[in-house]
Amino acid sequence: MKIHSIAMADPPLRSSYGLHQPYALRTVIELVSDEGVVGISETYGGEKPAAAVEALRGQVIGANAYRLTGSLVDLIEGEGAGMARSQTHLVPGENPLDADTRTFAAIEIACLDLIGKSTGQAVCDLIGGRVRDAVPFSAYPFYKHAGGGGEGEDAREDEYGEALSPEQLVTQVEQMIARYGFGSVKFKAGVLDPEIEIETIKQLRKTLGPGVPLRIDPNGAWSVETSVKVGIALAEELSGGGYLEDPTAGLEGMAEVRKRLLAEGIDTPLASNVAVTSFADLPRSLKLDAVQIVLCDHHYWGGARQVQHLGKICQTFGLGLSMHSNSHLGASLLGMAHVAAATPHLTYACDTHYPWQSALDEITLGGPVPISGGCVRIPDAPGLGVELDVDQMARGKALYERIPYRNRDDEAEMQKQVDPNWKRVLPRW
Ligand code: GKR
Ligand code: MG
Repeated sequence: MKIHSIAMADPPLRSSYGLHQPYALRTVIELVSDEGVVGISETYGGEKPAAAVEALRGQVIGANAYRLTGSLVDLIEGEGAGMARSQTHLVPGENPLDADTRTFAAIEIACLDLIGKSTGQAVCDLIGGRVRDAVPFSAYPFYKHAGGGGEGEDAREDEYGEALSPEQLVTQVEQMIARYGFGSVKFKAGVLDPEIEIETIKQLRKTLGPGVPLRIDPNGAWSVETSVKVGIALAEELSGGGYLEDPTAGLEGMAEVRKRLLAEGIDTPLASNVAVTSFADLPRSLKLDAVQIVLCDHHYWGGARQVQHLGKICQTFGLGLSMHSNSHLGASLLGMAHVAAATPHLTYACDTHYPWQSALDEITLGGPVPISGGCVRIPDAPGLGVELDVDQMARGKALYERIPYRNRDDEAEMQKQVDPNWKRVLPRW
């Protein structure tokens, strides 16, 4: 087992968490079989995720790749998997409550890639068989400052420019759609005054028309009052396949927003990757009708098969299912695509940050994974369908060693670059 901590440039994107640092961190795992076949996976980065995988070394070395996840099942079923979880404040990848499910997922995907490469089968076909060859993703616009990520001489080209107004945001989306063909848009809000964010969605709708579903996600930045106000103002714009994502923090608040919107005759579904982050959150969410669409992420829900279980639960209880994303490279994108391809009840296009990453940092051989017509196609090659580029891995590792960042801290970056007194406050509006 080889564990690599790598870094990649990340543009100054804003959210209610604060500001993205100039570099995002990832951990890449290689499992090498005794025949020399290599299985890979990519997960959250920095010191803690890498150390958590390292701690399993004794159980991994010499194990049978078909059985390894069975022997690690306590990570997703045991005490550490958490019985009463709910993440409301921490950025993804920094939540100690899902540390074990994250570690399990990273090992599971690497095993599946290893098994797939050994048997000549694609990962999606090993986990039940693909129900789709092409997985749809959404455009994921952010308000952002000027800059393309990286620092000093490593500062990257800013493909999209500053976007701190509705007009600039619309231009950013048009650029993304022209380049990748996305058929839906998930807009990261919780940054500017809600009135400006409402106006942004209205301009997006006007520009793109009702055929392009729109979603808005302020990561819990609004009070119940404000969430209801925004839900009413955007009732038309979020209809036709759109949703309101984590408008307010916590299941009780989400349930109250839902109740008040329904009382107004507005059936815009509420989606979540913040109020619901695990199976343990589902019973209460269902009881309260707090969340109608779960945004899963195989990286922290415990891997591919846990997402498939989740899909069946969502279908059974009448919930929708989509996928959450965080800054990532091509190996993660393919992991998401394989899981999504073999999850029948995937009812919305998945999120991805991928267009924000620079080709200079890509670690998969052959360069960035193509997104075309808004979709990632499952590659013809076995496993995840991709190998690591040795030189690019060396570059990513050297970058990691060179920079001071060892975890994601959007609040600290916001204080450094924008306002020394900035604090993450929920609700802000
Ligand atoms: O990258 O700033 C970001 C996002 O806010 C990300 O961390 C979120 O987890 O994309 C995510 C979301 O849908 O909440
Ligand atoms: Mg979200």
